[in-house]
Amino acid sequence: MNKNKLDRLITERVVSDIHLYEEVGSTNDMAREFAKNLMAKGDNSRINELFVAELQSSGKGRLGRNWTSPSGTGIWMSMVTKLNMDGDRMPGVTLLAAMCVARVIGSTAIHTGIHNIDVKIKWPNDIVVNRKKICGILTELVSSPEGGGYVITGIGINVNTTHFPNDIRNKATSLLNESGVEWNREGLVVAIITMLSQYIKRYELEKNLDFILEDYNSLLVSRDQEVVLVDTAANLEKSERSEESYISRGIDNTGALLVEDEAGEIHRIISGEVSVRGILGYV
Ligand code: BT5
Repeated sequence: MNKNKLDRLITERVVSDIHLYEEVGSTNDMAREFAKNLMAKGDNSRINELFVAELQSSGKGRLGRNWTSPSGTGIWMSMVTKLNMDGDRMPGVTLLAAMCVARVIGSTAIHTGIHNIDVKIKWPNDIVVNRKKICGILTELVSSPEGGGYVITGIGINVNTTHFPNDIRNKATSLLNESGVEWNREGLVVAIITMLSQYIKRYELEKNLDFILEDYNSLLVSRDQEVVLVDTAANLEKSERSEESYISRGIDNTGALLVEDEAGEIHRIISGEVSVRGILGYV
C-alpha cells in the first residue's frame, strides 16, 4: 500500500495519523494498545488514528474466530476513535462501517464501469458481493474506568485476493474475483475512512441511526425473506439451527434487527446474540 496515496486523509484532517505496517498480528490489537497508552497518559486530544497492515499473521474475527489476511491483496485496517457516546451505542458503529464499505464499493464499481457487483450487507458485520463474504467488521471498545474511552473499528476487505483457504473457499470472495479487474486499495481506504468518520460524528450528535435507516435497509441481504437464527455462542459450523424461521424486516434506529414470526409478532435481535442465516446457507 502506498502511504503517499493515503496522506489525503491527514491533510484533509480526517485522521490525525496513519500507521502503516508490512506485518502485524492484528491491526485491532495495535489500535487497542495505542488507545490504552493514550488513556494511561491521560491524553484526550486525538480523535481518529488509522492502523493499516499489508499482512496480518493473526487477524481476528468475532468470538475468537480467525480472519484470513494474506499479504498485499486486501485492506486490513483499524480506526481508533475517541468515544463521545455511551459504550452501549457502540454496536451502531459496526452498522455504520458496514454501510460505508457497501456504499463505497458500489459507487466505485459504477464510476469504473463495473456492472457485475451486487453488494449487500449481511447484518450485523458482513458485506457480501454476489452472495459471498467480501468484508468483515470487528468493533471493539476500550473503555476507561473513569468513563469514556475509544472505539476500535476493524475492517477487513478482500480486494485483490485470488486464493482462499479450503475452509472458507465456498463462502468468501474478493472484488477481483467477482469483477475480473484489480481494484485500487488506497482509493477504497480513503473513501471508506472519510465517509465513516463523518457518519460517526453524525451518530454522536443524533444518538440514533435514523439518518442511515432507509439506505441501510435497502442494502440488507435477505430483507423481507425467510431467515433462521443461529446461536453465536456455539460453533457456527456445527451448531444446530433453530427450527423456527422468521421474516427479516430490516433494522430499527438502535441497530437491532427486526424479525417477524409466523404469528406476525416482531422480535428485536440485538447484535451479537445470534447469527442470522438465509434458509439455504450462509446468506
Ligand atoms: C468478522 O468476524 O467478519 C470480522 C473480521 C474483521 C477483520 C478485520 S481485519 C482488520 C482488523 N484486525 C483484525 O484482527 N480484525 C479486523 P466473524 O463474523 O466472526 O467472521 C469470521 C469468519 O469469517 C471466520 O470464521 C471464517 O469463516 C470467515 N473468514 C475468515 N477470513 C475471511 C476472509 N478473508 N474473507 C471472508 N471470510 C473470512
